Amino acid sequence: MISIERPGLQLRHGPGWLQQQGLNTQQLRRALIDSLSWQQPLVTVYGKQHRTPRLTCWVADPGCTYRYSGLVQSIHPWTAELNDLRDRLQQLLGVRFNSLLLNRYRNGADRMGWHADDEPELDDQAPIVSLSLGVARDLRFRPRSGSEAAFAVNLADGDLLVMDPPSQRHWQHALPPRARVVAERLNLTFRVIQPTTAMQSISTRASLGRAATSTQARAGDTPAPNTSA
Ligand SMILES: O=C(O)CCC(=O)C(=O)O
Repeated sequence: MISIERPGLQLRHGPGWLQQQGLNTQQLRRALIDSLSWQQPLVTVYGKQHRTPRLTCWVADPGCTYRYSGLVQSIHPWTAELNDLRDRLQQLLGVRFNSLLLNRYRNGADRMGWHADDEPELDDQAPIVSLSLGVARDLRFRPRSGSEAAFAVNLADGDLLVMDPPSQRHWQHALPPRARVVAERLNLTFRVIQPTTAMQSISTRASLGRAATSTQARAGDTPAPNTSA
């Protein structure tokens, strides 16, 4: 794995990790698209309601409930494919993951705004582990403060990206739109959530109507994208 380090940031990038595991990424992507129930939740960002600019699916162990804008997001059960991926990652990293957010970017207009995965319900001692399937997209990183330069990691089909602590505390990441990209990409982020705090923190944020910062709505998830190539 390639180590990418900056002050406060620690990433491990494994290009083609899924292929190295002997998996057929095209078949896997197809199976996930067909077998999961994909949602496009209504979210409030800077006081305005709109649909997230991507599709999502929340997969978790029982009890890891996820509430957004007053609606409890349905928990999709672990499928055979997802359980297999979880097992492989647990073996590699020695971490027990209890939840997974899948993001489905239908084309280059779908995107994710700047954010850190630092919600109180997440175990901040555990890494956030991402797998990518489909067309390559840039995941950009920028420091929350200080003068370190922003940079991007190009995530291609089959890539693994481990974001180790304390990266989420000091850096943000985003998946910007790309006008020329017409193909689809799936991203899976495996997480460790603390079940007792999950409902409370998300529902409080939603009821206050503050700029969303949860795992499903990001500042920058605005309805009209400025797509750039
Ligand atoms: O699509 C990606 O690579 C990033 C996903 C992400 O930032 C997230 O799920 O929090």
